[in-house]
Amino acid sequence: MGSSFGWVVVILLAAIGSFAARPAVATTPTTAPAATAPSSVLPNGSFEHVSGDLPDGWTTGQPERVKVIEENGNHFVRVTIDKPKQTAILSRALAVDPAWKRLTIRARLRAKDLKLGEEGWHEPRVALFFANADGEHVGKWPDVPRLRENTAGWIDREVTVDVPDGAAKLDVQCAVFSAQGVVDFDDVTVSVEE
Ligand SMILES: [Ca+2]
Repeated sequence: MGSSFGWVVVILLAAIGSFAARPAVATTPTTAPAATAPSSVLPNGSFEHVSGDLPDGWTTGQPERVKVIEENGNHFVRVTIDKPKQTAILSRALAVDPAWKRLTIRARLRAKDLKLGEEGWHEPRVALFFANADGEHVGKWPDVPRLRENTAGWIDREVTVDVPDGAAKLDVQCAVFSAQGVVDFDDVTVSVEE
C-alpha cells in the first residue's frame, strides 16, 4: 500500500514536471481533432443509401406512411400519419455481439402537426427491441430517443442503455406509435460503449 502510494506520487510529480516544462507557446496550430462521430454498428442509419422509397436494409409494414425524402442533398426518413392514433415503424435488425455491455443510441428528429396518443409510449421514438435467439423480448424497456412535441428544426437525442442478459438481436425502430403528425428521422447511430 505504502509503496504503491509512493509510485503514484512519483508519477504525479513526473506529470507535473512535464507539464511545467512545456513551453509557454505550446499552441502550435495542429489539425484539431474534429469531434468525429463515434463509429456506429448500425449500417445506413444516415439513410443515404436508398432503394425505391425506402432506405437500404430497413423494412416497414406501413410503406404508405414511410418514405425517404431528399432535402439539400441529404436523405432522411419521413413518417406521415394523417389520422389520429396510427402507427408506422421502420426497422432494422442488428446482431448483438455478446461482448457488448452498453450501447449509445443517437438520432436526429423533427416533427410537426404532432398529436400524441394517450399512453406514454404513444409518440415518435427510436424504439429499441432487444430479443433473444428465439426472437423473444428480453430485458426492461430501455430509455429511447423520443419526441413529445413539435420542433422548430432538427434536434439531437441520445440515450445510453444496458444490453440485457440473453440479448442476441436488437431491432432498431424509427417509429411513431399511436399518434398523428409528420415526423422525420435521420442519423441514427448505435455506438458500443467500452
Ligand atoms: Ca441523412
